[in-house]
Amino acid sequence: MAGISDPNATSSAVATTRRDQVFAQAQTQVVDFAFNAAVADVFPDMLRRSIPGYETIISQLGVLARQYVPDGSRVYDLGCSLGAATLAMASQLRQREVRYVCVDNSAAMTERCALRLGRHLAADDFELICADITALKFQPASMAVLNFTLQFIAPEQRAALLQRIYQALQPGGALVLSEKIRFADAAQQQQIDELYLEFKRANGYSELEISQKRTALEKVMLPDTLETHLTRLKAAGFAQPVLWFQSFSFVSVLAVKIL
Ligand code: GEK
Repeated sequence: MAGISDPNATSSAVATTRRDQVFAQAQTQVVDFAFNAAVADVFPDMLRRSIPGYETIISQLGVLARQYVPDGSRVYDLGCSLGAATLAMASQLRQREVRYVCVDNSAAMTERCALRLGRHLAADDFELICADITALKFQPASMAVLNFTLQFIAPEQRAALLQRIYQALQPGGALVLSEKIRFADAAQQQQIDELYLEFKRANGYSELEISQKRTALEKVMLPDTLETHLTRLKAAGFAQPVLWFQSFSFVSVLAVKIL
């Protein structure tokens, strides 16, 4: 039995910890963004205030898992950070025996994730791997989640990763791919950028924080257009990827391996 011991695990999946002030002080030279201890310590707050709809996506992952994850199967949480996606899925799959494989290449994240998952899941129900997902040897799985992770993978490695996920999925299995997208049309891009700026301001970020974080992410997070994602998913074998969520430039796509 999937051993989630805490009925409130979905809310703890997105629970806020310390307030994100990583970019609050002026930096003489803004260095590239890294998933280090300073970021990991404030990560739930950072994601909640930076990704419109993050909490909705996380909780709906549980609903998607109910549909695609049968008893006795394996689920991958790729770029798991602190395990929010896994906890949301586990909270909805309490009656099913599921093996969660959570992978992240940041030691700061996996150390904290281990403690968090250990508080909510039985030790036998999950495996936490600190590794690069592009080098992972996949085993058969019913569901894989790339929740805002692919955008940090080198663009030339993205297609091969999706192909390996497709091959690992059992027929009827699903990949959920959430990403920040860019728009091919400059006017649309500008309109969405302005709205996103208001979202960040509304969530308490200062102009300095917004601009320093933007600079830090410039070379690290490389968004594709939605069309590029859909084309790449189809090329990997997913016949009908479907957009199930969008808020400003943040989207989530469901891609099922058709039986
Ligand atoms: C959530 N999914 O809360 N291999 C493994 N992990 C990687 C790699 C890689 N090559 N590159 C980046 N990561 C989470 C949020 S955050 C999204 C995911 C964001 C990891 C990185 O260490 C980080 O923990 C995660 O991918 C991206 O639903 O920060 O916008």
